[in-house]
Amino acid sequence: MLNIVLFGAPGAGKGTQADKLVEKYDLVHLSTGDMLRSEVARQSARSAAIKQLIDKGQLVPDSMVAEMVAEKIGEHRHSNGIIFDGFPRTIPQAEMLDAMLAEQGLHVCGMVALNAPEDELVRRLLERGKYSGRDDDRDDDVVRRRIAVYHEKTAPLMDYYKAQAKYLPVVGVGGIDEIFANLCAAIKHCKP
Ligand code: B4P
Repeated sequence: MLNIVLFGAPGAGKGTQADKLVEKYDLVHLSTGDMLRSEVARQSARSAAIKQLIDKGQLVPDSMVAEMVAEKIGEHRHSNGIIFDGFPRTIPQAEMLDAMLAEQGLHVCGMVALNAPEDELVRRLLERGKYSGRDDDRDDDVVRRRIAVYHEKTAPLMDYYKAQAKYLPVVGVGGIDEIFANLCAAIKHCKP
């Protein structure tokens, strides 16, 4: 299985590029952001707590996210592979992912990391906020808090994957097709 961690700050283009990668490599798209937003829409017991965290630009607890991811990995155990979009976002999540995959005899084949400057991230997210209906994309302070949380809790994952020789940086600025071509070139270095 080709299991790829698609990494980047909020607004780096993960969701955009994940759709194209899914099509090209026939992979399953596992987006924890999408999964959490559907949980909120279902109005389950924990919806209000999840929505409050997302709207403030904070991360949802690791245990809650890990549970959803484990279920989805199990369902797609026999697929061509999985794109992990927005997961892992903390070191404990990365450790949980390694353990969940190992239980099934699987592993992360590579982390492709989209890099874009902060001003561009803020611009893209606020632009999307005009039509996405996402409260976390509308407010400049919330968008900047999401980026600050990324630097504090998520960016250390680059070192985590570098230590495993799985870190594959990609320029995340430019045309969507151009960035996609760079991602595909990086994926050639993944180890299935
Ligand atoms: P996510 O849904 O993962 O949101 P995101 O980081 O904003 O990324 P997204 O994929 O949506 O945006 P993209 O960069 O593609 O998370 C939302 C929230 O859920 C988090 O803040 C957190 O609270 C919670 N959460 C999710 N996962 C979690 C986890 N594992 N643990 C804990 N909490 C978790 O695109 C942004 C915009 O840029 C788009 O409008 C796109 O059209 C545009 N764009 C893309 N590429 C472009 C390009 N090349 N040029 C110009 N614009 C471009």
